Amino acid sequence: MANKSFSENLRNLFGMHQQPDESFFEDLEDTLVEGDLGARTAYAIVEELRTVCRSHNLSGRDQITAALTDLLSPWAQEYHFEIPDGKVSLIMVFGVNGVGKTTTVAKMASHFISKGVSPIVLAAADTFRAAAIEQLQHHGDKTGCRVIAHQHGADPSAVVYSAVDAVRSTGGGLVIADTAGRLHNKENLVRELQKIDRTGSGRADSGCYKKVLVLDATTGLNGLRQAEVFHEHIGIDALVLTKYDSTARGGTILSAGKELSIPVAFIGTGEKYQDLETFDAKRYIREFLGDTSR
Ligand SMILES: Nc1nc2c(ncn2[C@@H]2O[C@H](COP(=O)(O)OP(=O)(O)OP(=O)(O)O)[C@@H](O)[C@H]2O)c(=O)[nH]1
Ligand SMILES: [Mg+2]
Repeated sequence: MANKSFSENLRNLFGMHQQPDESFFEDLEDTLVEGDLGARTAYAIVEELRTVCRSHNLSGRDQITAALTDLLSPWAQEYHFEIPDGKVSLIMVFGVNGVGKTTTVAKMASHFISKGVSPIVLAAADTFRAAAIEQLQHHGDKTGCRVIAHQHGADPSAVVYSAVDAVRSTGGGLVIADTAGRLHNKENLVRELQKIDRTGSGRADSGCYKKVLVLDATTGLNGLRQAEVFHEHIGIDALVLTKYDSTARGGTILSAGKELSIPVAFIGTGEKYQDLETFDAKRYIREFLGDTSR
């Protein structure tokens, strides 16, 4: 898992080696792995950097950082939501247990309220975990959003169906669906999400249904595996990286960008509604490479 020393290590590494030699590249690879970039991605990036440094005769921290920034940039893509007026939009939020899905649903609602989107309806499609419905209802009260909920144990896709209908009857708006993180097993979760997905793609207006995977920065490279599984079985339009206020740098979103070409919509930076930032790729890479002047 990454920690503060990751960016310090990077800074030290650049400081120590004016001329990038073999030991620099080896140390850099190790350090990138510590930043949750993953061994395969770290190896690929260091190989490319080695070639660029040799062919352009680069040296010193600034030149090497600039080259590394150029190499990482294609993997950090921004996703910007567009919620058109008069249409029925749906965002399905999913991810494994405890990553911050429900909090992210509430933060996104608050974000879209500030952008003037109305009405926003929250769909309590986590009917599995005890108290999940009440948790969403609490966020609905706080943010002023209507919550559509059925009973505990009900079919989650039916909840999404009702929520989409509720928005349609008002002439358009946005549904944000909270889903369960853990069922009896992974296959069950995937099957449940696939069913919600079928409802979503059938009921929301064309082009207005988006799927968002939430990844927890503190779970490290595990996040890439989660993205691979969900992308294969459900499909992902955008990522949200939560708990970026921890010491983790969340390099897993760069691996997901490289391996799966998935862009990032938001970064969660705390537990409050306003602790959600639109993903700024340039700033993220700057911070990833050790610039801590946030
Ligand atoms: N520090 C910090 N905490 C967060 C962030 N996002 C969520 N959390 C916290 O993470 C914990 C879990 O959040 P939930 O939103 O309940 O997570 P979930 O994925 O819905 O969990 P399940 O429904 O049980 O799968 C809560 O204590 C949140 O306050 C974040 O960006 N930063
Ligand atoms: Mg939840």
